[in-house]
Amino acid sequence: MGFKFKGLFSFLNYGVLSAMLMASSVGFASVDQKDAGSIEVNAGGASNTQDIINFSKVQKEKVITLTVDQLKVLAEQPFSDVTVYAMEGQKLVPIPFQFEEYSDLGFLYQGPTKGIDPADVGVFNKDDLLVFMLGDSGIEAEQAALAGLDLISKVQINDYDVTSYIYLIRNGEISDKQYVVYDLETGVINARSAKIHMNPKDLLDWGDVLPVGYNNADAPSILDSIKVRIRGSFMNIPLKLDNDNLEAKLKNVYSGPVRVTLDAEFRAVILRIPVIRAHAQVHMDVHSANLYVNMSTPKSYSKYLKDPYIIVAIDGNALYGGFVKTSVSGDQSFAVDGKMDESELALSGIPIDEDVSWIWLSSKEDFNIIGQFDVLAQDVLIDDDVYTDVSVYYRDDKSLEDKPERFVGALPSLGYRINGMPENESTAISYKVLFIENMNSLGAGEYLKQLDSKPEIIM
Ligand SMILES: [Ca+2]
Ligand SMILES: [Ca+2]
Ligand SMILES: [Ca+2]
Repeated sequence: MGFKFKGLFSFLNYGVLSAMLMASSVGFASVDQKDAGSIEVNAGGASNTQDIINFSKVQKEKVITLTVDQLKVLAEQPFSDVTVYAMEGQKLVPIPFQFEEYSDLGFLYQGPTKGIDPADVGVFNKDDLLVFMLGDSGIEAEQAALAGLDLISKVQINDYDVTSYIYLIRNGEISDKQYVVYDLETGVINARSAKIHMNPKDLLDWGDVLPVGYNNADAPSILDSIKVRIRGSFMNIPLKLDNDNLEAKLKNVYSGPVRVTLDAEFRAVILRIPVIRAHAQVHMDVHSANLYVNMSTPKSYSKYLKDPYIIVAIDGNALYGGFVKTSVSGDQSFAVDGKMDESELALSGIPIDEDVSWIWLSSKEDFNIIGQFDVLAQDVLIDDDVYTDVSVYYRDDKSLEDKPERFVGALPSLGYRINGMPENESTAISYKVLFIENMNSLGAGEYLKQLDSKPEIIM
């Protein structure tokens, strides 16, 4: 058995979901690994000129998010009335989708929520999103396929040279397919490209990342750990905060069939004072984890904070033979061999800006981790001139010991260094990590360009 999502993005509070999991762990543990990509239509049946949609590799992984401006027909409609269909074979069938609602600060919420006008909850308006996979959309439906369905609207999607369609149907069926599954007891996330082990009690504590496509069941984890380090001084006392003394408590899990959001509260406590507080959410889809953090230091403490910086990095596990590329270094690639050469030393400290945002780590088996820092997320600030200065962090050093970690060595460690915190201000950080099998010749820059481009929507 599987969970049925009632169209509405299903909110499950931690306790409730734990109880449900115990009752139904079998259903929740499985992930549908179906390739959501090319939709094939029986030859000879359809009269459409194009009866198979040839989605590219990137398009198969692409999550589409549509706003009320793009779907005016759904404005102020209750989510519970709306379902989404697409052509599969000769028939229109329900596809996985979810509605998501966001606060003014960019955080996903569900149900009646403090600070949110109750009239906005559960109806499509403001910053709400309709979310589905591009790969689930299909060819244009014949009139016959619509028989018996209460059509709200057809939606045409033009993504690069590919045109596809979804159909908004009133009170139709709900698909029971799920692309991402998070197990609250074990902290294991099953996505299409990788299985990720996360400590269910601590959002910053990541363990094994195992590519799903590896044939060798004993293949070692790609990841050693996620490193978070805060340095500087507070009241003239040197700051040395890391994963062990930072709290990232999981508060809620917002579970949907296309992506799952983990909602956490983060505190850095020094001398029993919570000097830095943050609200963090991680949105997990088929191939990526998108971390969104809003961080602040209470006014009364920020004046005692001197030269603070934060390092957030992926610590690879013995990825000898792999390479690193970044958007700042063009075609130059850096060999993962456990030592820093001169060009690698020069890589650290290069500032990140709008145009310079990705870092790419590729294993010799062509499993890829791409980090993407979204500087523009900081626009949520009241004063958008206040940007936090962010630079590349990179270490390829087999003997570097940097606890807490599972294995000695930065092989390699790759991420970002956030320098300083705006005084008396909160700062928003958006950081995405993608897990991609078989990048082949595409490259991170082209992959992200295709992934992040917004398709044209025609109603
Ligand atoms: Ca709403
Ligand atoms: Ca090296
Ligand atoms: Ca390590």
